[in-house]
Amino acid sequence: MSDPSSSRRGAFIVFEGLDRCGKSTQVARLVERLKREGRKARLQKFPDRTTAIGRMIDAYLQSKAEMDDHAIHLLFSANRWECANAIKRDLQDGITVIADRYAFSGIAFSAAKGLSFDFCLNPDESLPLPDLTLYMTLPQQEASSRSQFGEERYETESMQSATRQQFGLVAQEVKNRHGEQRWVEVDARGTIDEVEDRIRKIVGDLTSDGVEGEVGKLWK
Ligand code: DGP
Repeated sequence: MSDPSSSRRGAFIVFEGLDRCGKSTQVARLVERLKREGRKARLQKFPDRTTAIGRMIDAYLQSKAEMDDHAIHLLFSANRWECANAIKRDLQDGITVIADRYAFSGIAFSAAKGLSFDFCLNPDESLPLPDLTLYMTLPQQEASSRSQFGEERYETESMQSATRQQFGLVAQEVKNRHGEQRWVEVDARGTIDEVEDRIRKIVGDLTSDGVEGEVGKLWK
């Protein structure tokens, strides 16, 4: 008899949040834990600063280059598109893909600068749809007091506060278009272990059982 689990694909899980909320630490921990448990998993960082487009984004974020707000928005999106096929292929191969940021940061950060919500959303339409997005929340005072806050372009309190508001709208958009269950808030206060524990409980079945059916299309 064939194994029913073999038809299941890997889960696509995205972590989002404001700067210094502890996202990257938790993403790394989750990928390491899954691998320790013998599961196939990989990390996908956005922006992926290793590609040619990613290097332009990196220069912009470090304020070594200036760019029109629309142009940099489209580069961030292009950076996701250049990784999209690899993500789909890995999911079909049964690999759990954990993304550190995705299109939701794209909308929240660019809309916070004053670009229209629709302009920010459209270039990412049809990208692979995450099965679950974990939005990590931390009071701004705590994030600002963490080491390295303020090093990059968007790490100011006014920008983070505007972005937080936009993330609220993004959450609503995801829930309306794709269902409430795809967007879950995680309290990022407490120790790294405490936050990891919260995340472990939320992702449980997705990472252990995989997902049935095709990968969806974002905003469709
Ligand atoms: P990180 O490498 O996670 O620290 O992210 C770099 C910064 O870029 C962070 O301030 C969030 C911002 N960012 C990430 N993705 C996008 C995007 O698609 N559009 C815009 N405008 N900003 C983004």
